[in-house]
Amino acid sequence: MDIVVFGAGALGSLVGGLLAREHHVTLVARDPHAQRVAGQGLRVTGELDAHVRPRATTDPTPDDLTCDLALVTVKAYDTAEAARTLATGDSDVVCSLSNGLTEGALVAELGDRVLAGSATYGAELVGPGEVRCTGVGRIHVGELAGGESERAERVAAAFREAGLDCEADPAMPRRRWEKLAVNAGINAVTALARVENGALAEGPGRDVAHRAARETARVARADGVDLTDDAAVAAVDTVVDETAANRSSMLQDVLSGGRTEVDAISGAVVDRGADHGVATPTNRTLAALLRAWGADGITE
Ligand code: KPL
Repeated sequence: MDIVVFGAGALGSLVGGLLAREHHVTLVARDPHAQRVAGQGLRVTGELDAHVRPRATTDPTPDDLTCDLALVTVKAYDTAEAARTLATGDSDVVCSLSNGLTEGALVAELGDRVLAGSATYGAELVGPGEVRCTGVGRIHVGELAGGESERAERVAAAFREAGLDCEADPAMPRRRWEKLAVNAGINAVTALARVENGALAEGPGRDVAHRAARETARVARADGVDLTDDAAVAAVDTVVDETAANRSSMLQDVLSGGRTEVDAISGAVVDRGADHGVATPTNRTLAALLRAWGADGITE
């Protein structure tokens, strides 16, 4: 399969690197990472091990973007811009693995080419040309509105051929909200406490993460998605366990002084909750703290 990974930061480099074991992959990344990958290849270290030679570019042409599958792994706040660039190429299918419920921005530019996706692999960019796998999670792909899908089955099979744990999921709306619950719990709490995901296996952080996940499930149900409190909490616990050594992407953003995805995660739960009249005090507090003391709140 001819695959473009648009936004090859930590997760995109990990998934793209693993896919490159079997498929023709182009990473759209930033320098100096792109330059190093183009020159010396990409090393996957940590819980998985590979050295692959995908193509890498900082500035894709419409030809680069013409492919069987475009995987979107940009930060949630960059989705609209990514969608506009991807629209200059001609990908058969576009699938987002970004955090947050970002598919709307992709559909606006790319229409029914868009599939929903969800990934719980832990990944950290160690430096240019090297990504560390800090937790073997899983990937789900499927139709935005749910239902059986031949093209999602095809994408999942291509991922599995490359050794990734991936399934087509006919209940993608639920899966997307479950992932939002995981991010609302794990990312927000680990970023504020500055701890690895495994620290949420016990103690007060676990309780706060569970509260944030339960609130997210309540908002999901008000939005018409059948996600129980117990399922949301169980999903948090599974990801904590599978990615114990991982520093969540939001913690990585805080530590590097980058912008966080607070608006697309805790902020999105609060906003959707407000639309439905569902109170979200835990997510509201986490969002306020992240905005005050996360990377976004730190000024020079
Ligand atoms: O999505 C994640 C993230 O870090 O953004 C996981 C790996 C699921 C939790 O850390």
